[in-house]
Amino acid sequence: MDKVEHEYGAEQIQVLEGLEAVRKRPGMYIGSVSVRGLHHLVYEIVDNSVDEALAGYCKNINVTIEPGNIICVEDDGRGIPVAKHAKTGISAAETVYTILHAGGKFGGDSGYKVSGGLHGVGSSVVNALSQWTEVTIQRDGGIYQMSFERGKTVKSLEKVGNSDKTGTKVRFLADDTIFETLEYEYEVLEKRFREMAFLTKGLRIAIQDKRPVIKETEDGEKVEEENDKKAEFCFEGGLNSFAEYLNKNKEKIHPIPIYIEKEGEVPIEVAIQYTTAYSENIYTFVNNINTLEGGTHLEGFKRAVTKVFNDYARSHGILKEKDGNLQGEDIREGMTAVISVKVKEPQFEGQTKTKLGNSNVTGVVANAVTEALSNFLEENPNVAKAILEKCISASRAREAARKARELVRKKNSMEGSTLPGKLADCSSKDPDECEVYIVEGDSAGGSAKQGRDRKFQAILPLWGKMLNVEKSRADKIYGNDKLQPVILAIGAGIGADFDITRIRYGKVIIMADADVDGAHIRTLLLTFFFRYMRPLVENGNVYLAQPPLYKLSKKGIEDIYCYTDDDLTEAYKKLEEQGIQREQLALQRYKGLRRNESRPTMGNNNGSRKKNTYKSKIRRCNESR
Ligand code: 0RA
Repeated sequence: MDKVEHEYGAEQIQVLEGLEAVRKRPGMYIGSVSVRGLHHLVYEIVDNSVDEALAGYCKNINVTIEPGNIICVEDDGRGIPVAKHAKTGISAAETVYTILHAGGKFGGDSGYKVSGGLHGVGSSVVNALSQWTEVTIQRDGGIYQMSFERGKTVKSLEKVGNSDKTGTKVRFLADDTIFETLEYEYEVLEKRFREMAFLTKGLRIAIQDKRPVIKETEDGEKVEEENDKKAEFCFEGGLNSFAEYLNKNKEKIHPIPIYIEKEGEVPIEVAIQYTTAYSENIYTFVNNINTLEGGTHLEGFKRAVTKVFNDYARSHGILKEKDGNLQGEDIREGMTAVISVKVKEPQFEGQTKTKLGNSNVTGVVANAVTEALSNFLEENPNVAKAILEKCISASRAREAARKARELVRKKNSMEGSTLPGKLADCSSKDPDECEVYIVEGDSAGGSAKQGRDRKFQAILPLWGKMLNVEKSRADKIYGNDKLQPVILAIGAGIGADFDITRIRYGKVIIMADADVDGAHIRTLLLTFFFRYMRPLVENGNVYLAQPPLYKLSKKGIEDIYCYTDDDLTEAYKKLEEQGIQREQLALQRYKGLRRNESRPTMGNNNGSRKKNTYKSKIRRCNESR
């Protein structure tokens, strides 16, 4: 076991801290104690198994959400070493789970054991933040088990049986005295594991939700049903499969993604596939972490792509001497790309610590992409031609958009800041207290106007189908008559001109019906805000209003609004306690879908047009998990 001894040596482990520190300041170790931090626990454990896969020893990972929100992660790797640690006298496995090895490196020989950003302290952090943890290891012919409560050992590692298999199984229940909620969201975990499977070619990751679902029968009785949520991911195509998945609903310009791979000090993998869409979709990862804020790897990639396409266009006479260069944004229109790099000591910067800072990575990525992409274009002239045609038309549209923007700018400066005619503005001019409700249709706008507080609530009614900005280029968006009122009402410009300090309302609230048409309008508006007023979304100024499903009323009591069937049952119960019976109450059912109701298909919306109500709940749009 000298290997283990070496790994636990003094040079490797710079700081040893008690797990108490983790329990005192959980946010420092997992970001937050919200539902996001909760999911992070699962990622930490799965990351360890993925590292074992990267080291070449693990092929399968099974993740189960058991009833009661217990998480079980099982892998078929080598198993965490079970031998006794020379200095502490406790097993290596127990050491990994009970001592915070800040700065030390544990794990196999992958060399990139930084995937969770926790430098291999993930297991002990999860243990510290769990009511209980139970670890089962199969290794060296035996089955070994140990268990913990809130980070403290309750059963040291002991052999409980024989086995000729190897692997590690971890089960834990997160600590409800630390986390705001223990309710995992299956979809969030599924998305993450799909991503991890794409990033680790050939690794199989399965997830299953075994928590029973509670369904309500016709007569309001609650019954438990088996959950059928499960998925299994294994992609032999790696990043190419990822790009194809991202493009599955898009029209492709070339059938097979362009694939770039380069080993070395900074291993790089890239997949690129162009579509006829107008947006760019680039996903970047460092050691399997999604770097949402980009960084040096993305810079290197962009630099190389811009240069390679311009050089190719010049040398093949597609751009003439008199023509200007294609801009980066022209070349990235319709591009879907996934970039994955492995960096030994990544520096993460930015607001959410998801921006790669290591400056040497720019050049490494730029060189690898330049070489591989120019070779690809030379060898695939038809693909090169198709992509460049698209780039050139993007460049023309950019010029047209610039002119359209100029026109709008000129018009606005001449007419001053004219407000749209249909806007029922509020009297306050303080954006911090003002809200604008974007409402579908004239009659809805009318009833919203009646219900508002005109001091701080403005109403902007919209008609008919909005423009889908995802399907139009910028030149069609400036000056579009459906979008113009929204742009003018918010008053902060659009696109590159958008200036969040000029917004006229601190809350921009989308209030559409709870039916399919409403859902469509919500999506279209959110897409517009995301593409052309991004800071508004990122800064948390965009809200959705959720209209209630029911109103209970009776003379002499205040109207009660219910947003779900559970709310309604609850309200009936409360009123009964006050001596008011169901029969005495008038129940109004508003337009919208109950949770278990099937949704009508598009174009077959036979829901009657009842008058809507605007005692809505509002909810922020950018709450991330
Ligand atoms: C350290 C050394 C070795 C394996 C592991 C850690 C290991 C850790 C985890 C955590 C979850 N699954 C895991 N699988 C393996 C291998 C030591 C050796 O056999 O030489």
